[in-house]
Amino acid sequence: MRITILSGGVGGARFTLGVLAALPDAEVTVIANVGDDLEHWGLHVSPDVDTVLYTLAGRVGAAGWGVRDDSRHALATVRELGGADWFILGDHDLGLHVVRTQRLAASEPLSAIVADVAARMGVGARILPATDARLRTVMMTDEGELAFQDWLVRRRAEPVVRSIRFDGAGAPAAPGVLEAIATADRVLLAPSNPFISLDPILAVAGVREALESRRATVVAVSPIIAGRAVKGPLGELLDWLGHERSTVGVARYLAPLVGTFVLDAADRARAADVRALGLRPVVTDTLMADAAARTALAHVALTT
Ligand code: FO1
Repeated sequence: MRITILSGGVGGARFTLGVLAALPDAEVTVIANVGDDLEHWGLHVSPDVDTVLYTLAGRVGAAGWGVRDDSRHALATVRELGGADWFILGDHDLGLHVVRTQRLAASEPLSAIVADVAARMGVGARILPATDARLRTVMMTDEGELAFQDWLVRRRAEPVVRSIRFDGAGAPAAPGVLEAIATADRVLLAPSNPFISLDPILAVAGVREALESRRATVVAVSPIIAGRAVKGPLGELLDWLGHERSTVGVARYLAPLVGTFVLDAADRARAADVRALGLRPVVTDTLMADAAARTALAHVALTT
């Protein structure tokens, strides 16, 4: 069985763990967002790719990103010397950014570097950055344009967002991305933020069309429960961008790409509204509180 998952960071990574537990023999490909990437301390950082990598390698930090129990000696020195200390890079994490930056400078594609790092970390699933080209999420706010991590981390997602654009939209898909969507038995959209995690993947050339052409077999899992985002600024973004702040708002947004929409039991009363959008609603518990919960959720998304 071949499963392809489109994923942002924490939610997508945890959902992928559930898929791997629910279907241990499946060939799983994760297509990861690179719109969050940034150059920091002169290094190329790929937060969502790394979150998937560390999570599947069993090394992820308690916050859901970074490396578990990482030290912050480099950060302390940067701070002491008056450098930029708003984005936390732990010492072990830093090692990955050093290797990636050096290999990118030697013209190796990001996808090849990620494949090698994943193999060295013992990750069985295939992790594909959506593109090897530069693609960056830019938030158009009341205070002007902000690079994604500037908005999310440095400004704590406070500036009101009026629109979002993707610098480098139309970039070619990384090798294997379009094939992974076309040939999977099932394509899953992880419970990731549609505007800042899934849209940058959809901005890659051919991805949206590849999903549309197999819409009936694409399953999305709601990232919002009873109007509250499980993680991150999804509720605010739905409001600011003029969408209903609910699972139905997300379902309506994803409807052109998705045949089945998995929503939380707390939103059971909205299943009819999801069906009215032309989607098949499936109601289950979507909160991935522990390993059992994420495996059960993945099982539903895989078998529904
Ligand atoms: N999130 C934060 O809220 N603060 C940070 O300082 C921070 C650093 C960081 C470093 C490496 C990494 O892979 C992720 C990091 N994140 C941090 C998470 C990241 O900003 C976002 O959660 C994702 O980009 C959204 O999926």
